[in-house]
Amino acid sequence: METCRTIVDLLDSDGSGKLGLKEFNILWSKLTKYQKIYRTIDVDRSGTMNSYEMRKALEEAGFKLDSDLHQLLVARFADDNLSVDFDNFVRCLLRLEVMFSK
Ligand SMILES: [Ca+2]
Ligand SMILES: [Ca+2]
Repeated sequence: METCRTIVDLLDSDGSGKLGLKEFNILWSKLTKYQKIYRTIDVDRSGTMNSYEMRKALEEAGFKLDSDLHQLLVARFADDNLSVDFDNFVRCLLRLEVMFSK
């Protein structure tokens, strides 16, 4: 539920509070891309990203982050075991997309 709200907030480019078809298409192509990255990078097949995998995944997605920002993101989006599930992975990437596109 929370992920849905975040997604709408982030991708609602015309500010209508809902996702239109065009916005939805953008979301869809992003999710497909993220899912591909997630599958490729999760080499130990744990179903989650550890800090190391997370760094590779973000690079794969085109974000070159310094160590400080990377640590910050992992701290923000990982659970107590420092692993990031797909839900949080998507939120993290969407945040970055918005941060870097502005
Ligand atoms: Ca909209
Ligand atoms: Ca993993």
